[in-house]
Amino acid sequence: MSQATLHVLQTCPFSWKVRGLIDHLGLDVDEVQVNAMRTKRDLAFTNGWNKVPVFTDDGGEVIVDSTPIMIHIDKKYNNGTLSQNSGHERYDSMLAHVDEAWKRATIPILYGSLGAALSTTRRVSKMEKFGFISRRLYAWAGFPIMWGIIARKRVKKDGRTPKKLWHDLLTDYTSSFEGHTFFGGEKPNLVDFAAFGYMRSISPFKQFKLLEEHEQGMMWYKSMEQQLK
Ligand SMILES: N[C@@H](CCC(=O)N[C@@H](CS)C(=O)NCC(=O)O)C(=O)O
Repeated sequence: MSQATLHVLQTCPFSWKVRGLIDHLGLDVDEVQVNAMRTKRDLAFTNGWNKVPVFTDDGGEVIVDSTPIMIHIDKKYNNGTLSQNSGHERYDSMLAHVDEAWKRATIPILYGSLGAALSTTRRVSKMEKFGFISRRLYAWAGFPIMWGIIARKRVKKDGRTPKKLWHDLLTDYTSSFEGHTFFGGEKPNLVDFAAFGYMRSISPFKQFKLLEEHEQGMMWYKSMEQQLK
């Protein structure tokens, strides 16, 4: 047995997905913060995957890709309880939807306007591990790339404001609960932890207040926070 580790970037939504699950299960996992400009070097042991999160379990097995990591953790340390509905249409289609639509919504809310992009880039440059020069470079050069090239295009293509996009996602999600507290019922399941991870990754940024205006969404979010140890 060796120490389990999770390689992360502080602001990466996929890392937050796995983090939430680890917190919920109270697992003893060391977090390793990767240098944002040196992912290839820091993740050389992943044989070319080179993305965070990467989970190395206490048997030394290396798992990549956030949803497969969550499934692995749930199976190995939790008897597969959170993914027991896998294979059912309602569960499978919502998990696929969350991993596609919620993932795509993170960049527009963080970088979708000039002001948002500026403040997000500054904050990211403070939160992530960078070298001395690259931290300053990122703070200034990161925002025109994220805002000017990626986010603006996405917001335009979607047609909704980033806030409306998130509110629609939260309305669709919470109205699928069939009267329960979570998508998983009276207890959250793996889909809830995936969705929670995407939303929680916005929480260090000031745009999170736009999401806080969604009442049902916040009720669910707060209930999820109570699931963490
Ligand atoms: N499908 C992957 C996506 C992971 C991903 O794109 N991670 C980003 C950070 S948020 C990354 O490591 N990018 C570094 C790179 O692509 O070089 C997952 O769910 O884990």
